Amino acid sequence: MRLVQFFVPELGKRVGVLEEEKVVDITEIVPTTLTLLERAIEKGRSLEEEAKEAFEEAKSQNARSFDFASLQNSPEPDKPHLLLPIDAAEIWGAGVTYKRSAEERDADSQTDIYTRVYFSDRPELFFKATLHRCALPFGEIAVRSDSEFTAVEAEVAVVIGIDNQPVAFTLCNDVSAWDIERLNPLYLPQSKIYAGCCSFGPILATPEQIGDPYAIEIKCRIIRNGVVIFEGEASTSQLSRRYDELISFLRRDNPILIGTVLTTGTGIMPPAEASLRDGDIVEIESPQLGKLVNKVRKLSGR
Ligand code: DO4
Ligand code: MG
Repeated sequence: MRLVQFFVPELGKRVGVLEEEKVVDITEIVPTTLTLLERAIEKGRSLEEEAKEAFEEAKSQNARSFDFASLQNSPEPDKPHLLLPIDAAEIWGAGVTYKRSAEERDADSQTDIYTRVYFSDRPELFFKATLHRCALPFGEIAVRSDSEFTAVEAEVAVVIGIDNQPVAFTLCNDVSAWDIERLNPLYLPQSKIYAGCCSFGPILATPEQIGDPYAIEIKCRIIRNGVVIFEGEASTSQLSRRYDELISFLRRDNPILIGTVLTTGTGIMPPAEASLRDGDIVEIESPQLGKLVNKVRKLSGR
């Protein structure tokens, strides 16, 4: 099943199941995707089973439906628009989980720390964001005022339940100020965490919907003044760690709430010429996970 959260001016926040190009509104059955996940866990069921039951019940009550295309608007209060697909308490990141990411970061910083982590038992894990730092789908991701080289990091993210297996998958943009990170690795939190440093969505896909989670294809495109200035692709077949390994390290002695999002690292490394600029459009797309679109805004330093 594929789940979305969205906003409709006269109705407020909604939750829906995406079936082909229609979104069936299941808000009368369950108010948020997080509640749906919590109910599934309480009953010892999968998210797929719980979502299916809510979907059937909503359909039997002649629930409203919306064209998915009609929700794909920039997030303004007078227009229907997509919301982040889960109200995650926290968003965490895993890093250097793709060989390219380790090699290129080491080469650019004249160090070997990234490769050492790539081959270590312990993965790189970092705090990434809270919801108020995240851009909604079609909303604005940001470049810090003090960064000249901020890059898109197109990633597959997992949603965490009560054990180490992902309960859902989504797309994530781990936007990062690479110039600040490269000055000194101790600056990593400043590279990773600021207003508009992240976006994820637009859909949550259950593991049953995904099939093989190590065969998720992902493409990224940067469009400037209507022209594609960068395109890259990767596949989770190149991911060097297992999802359960990343989740188990993250949970170790660290209380992780149900619905937490963990983005699993990038395999696409844009060059300096593709450094994000005010007005750019970033698209991250996957046949399994849909398309996450954001506009870029340069922050003012206030
Ligand atoms: O330490 C660098 C961050 C790595 C990262 O975010 C990634 O590989 O995706
Ligand atoms: Mg990353």
